[in-house]
Amino acid sequence: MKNKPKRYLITSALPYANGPIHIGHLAGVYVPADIYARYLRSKGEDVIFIGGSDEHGVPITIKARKEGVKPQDIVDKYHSIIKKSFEDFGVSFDIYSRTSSETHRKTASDFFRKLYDTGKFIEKTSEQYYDEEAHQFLADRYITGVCPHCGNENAYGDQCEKCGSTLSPMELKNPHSTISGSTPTLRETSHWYLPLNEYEDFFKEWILQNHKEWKTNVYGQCKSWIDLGLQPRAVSRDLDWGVPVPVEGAQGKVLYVWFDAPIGYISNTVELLPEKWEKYWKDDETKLVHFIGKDNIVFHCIVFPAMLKAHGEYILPDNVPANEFLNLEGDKLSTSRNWAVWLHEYLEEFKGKEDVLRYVLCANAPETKDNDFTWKDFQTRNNSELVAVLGNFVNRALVLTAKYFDSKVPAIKQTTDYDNEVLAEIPKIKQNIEAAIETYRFREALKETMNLARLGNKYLADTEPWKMAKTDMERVSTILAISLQICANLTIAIEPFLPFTAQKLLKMLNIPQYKWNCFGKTDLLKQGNSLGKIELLFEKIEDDVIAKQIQKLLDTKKANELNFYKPNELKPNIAFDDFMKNDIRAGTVTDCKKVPKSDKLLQFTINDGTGTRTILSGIAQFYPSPEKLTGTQVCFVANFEPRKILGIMSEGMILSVEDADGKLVLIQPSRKVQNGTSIG
Ligand code: B3M
Ligand code: ZN
Repeated sequence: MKNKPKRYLITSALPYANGPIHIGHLAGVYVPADIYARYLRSKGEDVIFIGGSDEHGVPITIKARKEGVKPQDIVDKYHSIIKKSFEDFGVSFDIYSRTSSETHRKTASDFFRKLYDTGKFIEKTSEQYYDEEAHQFLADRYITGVCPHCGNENAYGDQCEKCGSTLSPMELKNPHSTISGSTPTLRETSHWYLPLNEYEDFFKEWILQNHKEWKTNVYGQCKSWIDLGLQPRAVSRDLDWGVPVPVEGAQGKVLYVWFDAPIGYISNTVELLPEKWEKYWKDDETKLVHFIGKDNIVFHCIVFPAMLKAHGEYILPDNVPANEFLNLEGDKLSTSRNWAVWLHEYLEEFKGKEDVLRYVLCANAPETKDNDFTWKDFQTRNNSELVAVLGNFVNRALVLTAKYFDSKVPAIKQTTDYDNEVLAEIPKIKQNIEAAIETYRFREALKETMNLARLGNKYLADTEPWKMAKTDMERVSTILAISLQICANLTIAIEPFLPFTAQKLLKMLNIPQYKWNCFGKTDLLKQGNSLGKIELLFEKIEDDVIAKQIQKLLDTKKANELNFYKPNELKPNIAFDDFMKNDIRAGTVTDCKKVPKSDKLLQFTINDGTGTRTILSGIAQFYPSPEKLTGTQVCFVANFEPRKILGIMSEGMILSVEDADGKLVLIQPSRKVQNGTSIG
């Protein structure tokens, strides 16, 4: 934007209401968007921050079918769970609504209708799979069949999860409907398409020429899409869950979820400001910024802008600062494998530490590349940054003031050159934070914010006021007054990042929340004012707390390994020699007990014919009295590479099999054999 915007419209991706949200969502989208919104509000800008649940789309209908409930039940449940998580973590939406609302249905229908009436769509007929028994067309996800690339029998119509290929339903061999199990037939159906190809020149100019400042990951993705050539995109689907296509004769058709979801940003603004919403969406002096994850780039940089452009009355986004992905302990976050730290579960363990998570996720945000969340890093950042730097500085300033000045703000008497140097740093830090936030570099902004606390810490360490308490109270007064003013500046600086901590600190300093333009002042606390009760801003997180979280993940991993091979999926043939590489043996259990602090693991001691060995096995929930296994025989892979789990070296793998209820049953010789006998 060339001129200073008059107002800001901030949106953050509408999460699908088919599951709770995890740290990846927070790190990638909502923490940065919230920091940006809070910062702008503090600057006194006119800003609205729009959120909401995306409640349409096939995954929601699939989940509903699986659970035997209606799609509306699924979205009702997860909408409230998600909304609560955002509230808990201080994500300061001005509205958090949903795309199943009546306002949304109307807004999305009107939008579609305008494009339809002005001839912006093309209508095309194509053949699609139809389930004759269920009497419905099948969305890609409702069709399974054999993957043409790897032979996986359970590939979906849009993707094979085994080899990762993107597929179209027509490519599947032996297709089946997941609804009735029958073989689908091909039927003609017609849909409306947005001819993105007609917008190519517009995108070349708007993005490739005029938005070179966009983040490299975002610009790069857009460029490769545009370079490949844009294709018409269907904006309707044959489905019974979604916004009905508002055209006569379109029974059984709904708007494609990626057509209606971004309109959700508009409808939620309508709901928030029924009289004034158009100012935010249709006036060139509004700056529109979409916060999203990298998998949504094409929809926010190409598809939605093409819709807005086709409509003609709307502004386009000024920026789309998409983030990369956050991994967890080195592995991709995954809902189906439960590889995640869910926000509601985090709160079970770390209530009151919402800001700690916000801090760690921002300090480690996947801004330029995928990044890793580890519990160790979480602990280190808490203990050596939040506790040791920010918490420690504030605590020392307040405790010393309590001790020497009865918790009354002392006066800045005479300042030294060093004092002046320190004070001069404050506006510089302010500028650095501003420059970083305004270019969407939130990690950098947080680092600068912490530099203010570092400055205070160093100032106290250098000046050592406690050493002058008997000799030079004037000096002590100045040093502590300056330190307290730094604390007061910190309340402004940290508020966008750590809103709960800012509130705590304001209470301790007994001052109101000052706006951003007060940042840099050294009279935020009035001399003689009483300070509030001193509390710790942060507390140390001990090793055992972290070990428990790591254990939880190890248990998940173990469970995933055990569940990895699904029935019906035959693995490719192997040669005899390959089979013979397995050294499977029988042995007698001489001891068996639960591994402390683990719900899933049993520790076996096995007589393997030559001695004893320890093997851990993830079957504890199925053998509640493990001691009873002592004396029985089990089968184990003797040359399975030893590995340490929870500090215990496991030397092998015990064989078990899953029964129909998913319970694991040990494989045991039907009569006693000699310990160490090979199986094969
Ligand atoms: N619900 C996809 C996602 O949650 C989608 C975003 C919509 S934003 C308009 O990743
Ligand atoms: Zn495949």
